[in-house]
Amino acid sequence: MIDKLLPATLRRLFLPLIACGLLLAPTAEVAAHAVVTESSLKHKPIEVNHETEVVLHFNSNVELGLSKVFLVSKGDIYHPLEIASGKKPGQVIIKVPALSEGDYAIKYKVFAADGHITEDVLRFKVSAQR
Ligand SMILES: [Cu+2]
Repeated sequence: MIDKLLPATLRRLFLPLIACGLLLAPTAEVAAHAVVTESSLKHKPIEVNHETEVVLHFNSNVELGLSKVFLVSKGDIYHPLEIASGKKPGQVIIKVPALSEGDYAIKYKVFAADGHITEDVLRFKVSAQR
């Protein structure tokens, strides 16, 4: 009896949770639920001395007010970056100031729609040679 009544409801309620758990299990890291699926850094390298907008696409909506993005430069210097939401869901626009040549990273801590926080680092190089 219970088998007939519950499955549909159970599936609807718990599958997302189970999916969350399964996805989390393999990586021992904290909840990885706003994952970057695309980054403009891949096809559009940052030019020397040019303000840029880096666009990240996440697989989930991101709560901008609870998220933080930093530019990390040599010597582990953190500089907070301004973020805005893009036109598409899960799209985050990061305003990157003009940079001189060198190695940098964008460190983000985003709060996903499902309440999980994801922290990750995207490294990139600014180089005059293209
Ligand atoms: Cu999740």
